Amino acid sequence: MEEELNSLKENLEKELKNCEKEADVLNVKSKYVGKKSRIMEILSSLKDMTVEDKRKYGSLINNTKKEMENIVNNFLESLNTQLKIDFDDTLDFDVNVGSMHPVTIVAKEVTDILKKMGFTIVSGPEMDNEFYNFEALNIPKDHPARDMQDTFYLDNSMLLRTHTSGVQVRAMEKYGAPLRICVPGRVFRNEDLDASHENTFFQLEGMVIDENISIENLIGVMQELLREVFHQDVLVRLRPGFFPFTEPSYELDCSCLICGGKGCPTCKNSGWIELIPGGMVHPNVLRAGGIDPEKYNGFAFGLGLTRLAMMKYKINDIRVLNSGDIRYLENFKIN
Ligand code: FA5
Repeated sequence: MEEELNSLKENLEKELKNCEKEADVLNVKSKYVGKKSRIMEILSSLKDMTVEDKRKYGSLINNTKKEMENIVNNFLESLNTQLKIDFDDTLDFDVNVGSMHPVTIVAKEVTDILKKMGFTIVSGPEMDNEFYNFEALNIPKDHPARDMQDTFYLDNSMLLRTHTSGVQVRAMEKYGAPLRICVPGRVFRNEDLDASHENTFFQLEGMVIDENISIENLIGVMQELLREVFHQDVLVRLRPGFFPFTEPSYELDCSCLICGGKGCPTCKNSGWIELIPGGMVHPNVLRAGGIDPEKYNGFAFGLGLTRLAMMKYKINDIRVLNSGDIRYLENFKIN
């Protein structure tokens, strides 16, 4: 037993040394201390041991599990610090010769804010299947909600993801509960283009699963996020919304910062921009991710990152962001 526990620890340390990104560490974490890991198997075998063995091995097994968790968490922390230093160094060096795309700047800002709140950044595939993009999200075939997002279907029976929500069930399957993730990423829709609609744009999914989560937690996260991004109070409104994967659902709109809410082509003269829909995760979605809805609940939101960049930098037409016009993009510097 001691030998096996020691070798589990050693192997964990060895595999961590090869991790360069947070996502790699999370994979190793799930392999070594996740629900289906060997240490959890050993831990659950304790109950079938004789009293004598329980006494002999109980604390050893528990301590090893804690040590392994600490090893992973410490590694994750040092990796994040390291990444931050690298990023800052690059900035110092590059700041006069180049600039970042406004969506990249805003994505970094939002993920930094969410990281401070304990969210982990994860990613998912841009080419996905119908199961994760629709069915696992409580949108069966022929459900009218499929028409809400015009989908690019591919020849290989896959599709280009229409939203980052496809990562919800993937993450639940992989990491289980509790869970606190955010997923910035590119999404695709067969849309008619106008000042606020692109066919290729960025969203950021957020999801928290735990015991006793309420809509107030979601609103708290939204308030904090918007305050930090805009460095000022921005007028927002909440409306009831509909998404098959959340119940209840809402839409959060932001007063159009291009026209100050008076009405302009960007907001289609409404004075408002749809920015962050969300709601409480539907029990069917938790079940699809292997999570017991009797024990856990949670919230999810789908922030329109490209639209957030437009509001923050007062960009009145979304199409310039994919234009690749460096003369325009050079105007954006990190502050
Ligand atoms: C969704 O995509 C849901 N997956 C969001 C969600 C996640 C709801 C989790 C509940 C829980 P929607 O289609 O409204 O919802 O898109 C979300 C945001 O993406 C919009 O509010 C908007 O800010 C942005 N968006 C949508 N379509 C476009 C487009 N064509 N161009 C630019 N931004 C867009």
